[in-house]
Amino acid sequence: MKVRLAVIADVHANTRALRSVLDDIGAKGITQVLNLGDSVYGPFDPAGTAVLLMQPHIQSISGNQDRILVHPTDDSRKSSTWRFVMEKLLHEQLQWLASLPATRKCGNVFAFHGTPSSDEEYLMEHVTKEGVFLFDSSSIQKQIDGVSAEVMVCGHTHVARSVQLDDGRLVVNPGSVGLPAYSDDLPFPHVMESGSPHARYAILTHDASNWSVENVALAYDWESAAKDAEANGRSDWAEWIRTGRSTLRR
Ligand SMILES: [Mn+2]
Repeated sequence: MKVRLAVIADVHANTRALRSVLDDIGAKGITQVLNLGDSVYGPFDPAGTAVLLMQPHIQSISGNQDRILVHPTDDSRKSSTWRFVMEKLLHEQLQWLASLPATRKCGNVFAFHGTPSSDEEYLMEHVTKEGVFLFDSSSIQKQIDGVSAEVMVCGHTHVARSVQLDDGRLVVNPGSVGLPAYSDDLPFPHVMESGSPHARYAILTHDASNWSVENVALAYDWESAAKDAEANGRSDWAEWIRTGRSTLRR
């Protein structure tokens, strides 16, 4: 039987980008959507994004930045963006976030946010002092030891890629719907960049014995999204949204 599903990740409350992506998925006649988390954390429209993602044909898992809304740390509470998101989310939307699993199996597809055991670690990208590199197959395989699925889908790093492991399994990151670049300080200061402002997602198709991946990069009104970020105090997010690039903070 032919399987076709859309995989979205890292929406980060960017309702404008999400609406474009969901419209595109609908126009292609795809009725199953898998959402890999980091759904509502961002200086845009957390409640509007939650409304769209809570539709019954979308199956979601939790990301690290969904988790800190449900189980905040002292550090997360200090962030103005965390407080902004908490003010916007309705009680039922927080309850929905709290109900999301960390991993999910859909047929032969296994979904998680970072790695199967962590929503914060990168599965495929190795962050070093010198830059970010693709891990070799055996390093990735160690992280997914014991997962029996033909395809694994993950988000978190916002970089779209498909990696075929030496054991034949396929790992797919669909890229980010709502935030095409960012910088982070840990484990070393680094930037993750898609290189363009487009909203990204992927379509997985299983036909006969093979899986195919279609990577989609959609134009949407990113200028308005960037202005939203600026209005909500995040000029750094606005730069990432407009360009798909990030300046390294040191
Ligand atoms: Mn994440």
